[in-house]
Amino acid sequence: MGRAFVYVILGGGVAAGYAALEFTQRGISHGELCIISEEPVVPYERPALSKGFLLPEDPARLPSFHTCVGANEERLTPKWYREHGIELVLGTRVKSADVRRKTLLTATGETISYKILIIATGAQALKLEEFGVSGSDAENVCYLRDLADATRIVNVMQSCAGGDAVVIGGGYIGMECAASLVINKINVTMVFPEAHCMARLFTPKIASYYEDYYKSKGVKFIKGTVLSSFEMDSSGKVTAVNLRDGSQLPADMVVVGIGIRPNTSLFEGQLTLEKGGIKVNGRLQSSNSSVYAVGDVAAFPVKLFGETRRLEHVDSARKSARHVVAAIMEPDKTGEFDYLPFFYSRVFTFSWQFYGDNVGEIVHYGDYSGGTFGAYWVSKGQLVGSFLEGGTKDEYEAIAKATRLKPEIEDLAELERQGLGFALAV
Ligand code: FAD
Ligand code: NAD
Ligand code: ISD
Repeated sequence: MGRAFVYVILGGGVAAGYAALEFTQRGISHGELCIISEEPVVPYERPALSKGFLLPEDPARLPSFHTCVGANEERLTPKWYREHGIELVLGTRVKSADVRRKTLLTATGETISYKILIIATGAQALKLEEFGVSGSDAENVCYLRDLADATRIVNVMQSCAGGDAVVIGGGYIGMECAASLVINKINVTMVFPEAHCMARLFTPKIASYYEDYYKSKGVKFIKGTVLSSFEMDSSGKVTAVNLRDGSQLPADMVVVGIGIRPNTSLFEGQLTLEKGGIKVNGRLQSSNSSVYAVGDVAAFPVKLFGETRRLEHVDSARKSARHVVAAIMEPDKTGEFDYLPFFYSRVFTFSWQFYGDNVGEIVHYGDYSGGTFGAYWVSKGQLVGSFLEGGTKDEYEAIAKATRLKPEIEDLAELERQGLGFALAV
């Protein structure tokens, strides 16, 4: 026995929250929509966990950052879901799915059936064990994916004030957590295998600007190596990190951010997968016509690039969620998802935005000595990507618009000379 719904959203993260808002704005009846989430709280803005949540003064706490405040939309509290007749099955993991029978089986033994399923299971942090290092369970080794992880980081930070942290990984989690640790007066050493931070996106010149600032705040960078093992005390706490280059770093705490794996396992062998995610079409519909996928777990066609991508960013989760609801509820009026990739970060007093694709030739512009600066990427004679640090709202809108239009670029030197002015004039 179990319950049956017209729509079920599997996963209660960012995408689920934005989809719920869109469902109510387009008009659903009470009892039609159910959200099942392993997390015990209603959807919230995950980006806050590595930023406002980790601040020592006046930190962000729920309910202040429930979705959809990140897009300046209504804030969806538990009361909001009750008032809209949305069934919440929280703190409950779905342990198997049968897309032929249209059923989900929860870890509590309930079978929940659907007419239409939206998969919004996001991703999980990769563990050190997957790279042959054990010790992830130590009480002072931290990952960061959900509220429980963030709460744990806050507690561990408080227990080692003035101490040493080793941050493993030079990506988004590494950079944002390192900044937060510094703000919490903890000494930080970052360790990562690449030649510079944010290697998936930044150019060496952009990376060097931020690294110099981090260094001025006391952060040490150890590049081109990875950790090989932990030293533990008798209580199982990490006391030092051993690196593959033979060196050892003392550690009161460790933060690990070495990438993610999309949560697809329930659907392997049932749905077509691509790029590590669930392959969907421009309507965000999977290889089974009753099943859709959005957010980090979805590999969807990015029309602008003419290829399928899986993006791991909040804007994509928000917009794919809204689009899927439109595609489900008003199929005749809804075109294909036409998304311009958008990534951003905020650390210390910095704030950058990136739009498009970081392929092709790179043109840096602006003031890299402390002012507004950025870069363009030009591929096959067209502008395909734009980065800007320290822009105004209008300037960010200008680089987004210019990137979407993919203007032809004949002269890279002229583009460099015009800098931000080029985007503002498009
Ligand atoms: P998620 O938000 O991860 O939600 C997935 C949900 O599914 C979770 O609630 C999970 O518990 C649930 N779930 C999974 N499997 C099951 C199951 N079997 N049964 C039940 N429930 C399940 N992006 C940016 O663009 N800018 C940022 O500044 C930024 N900051 C970030 C900071 C942090 C700390 C993290 C972790 C990510 C950040 N991101 C940022 C990325 C962004 O948060 C994600 O792209 C976004 O959350 C993806 O939304 P989603 O709904 O697809 O997945
Ligand atoms: P990431 O992909 O941004 O970075 C992973 C990093 O791991 C790489 O840069 C590399 O330095 C490092 N690495 C890989 N293998 C390693 C190894 N064996 N040892 C040491 N380092 C190794 O992933 P992340 O930083 O873990 O972030 C997790 C997810 O959260 C991503 O999806 C990211 O998009 C998202 N996130 C986004 C933001 C944002 O958009 N502002 C902020 C936080 C988190
Ligand atoms: O996009 C975001 C982001 O970076 C956050 O910190 O959403 C959250 C909210 O703005 C938190 O209030």
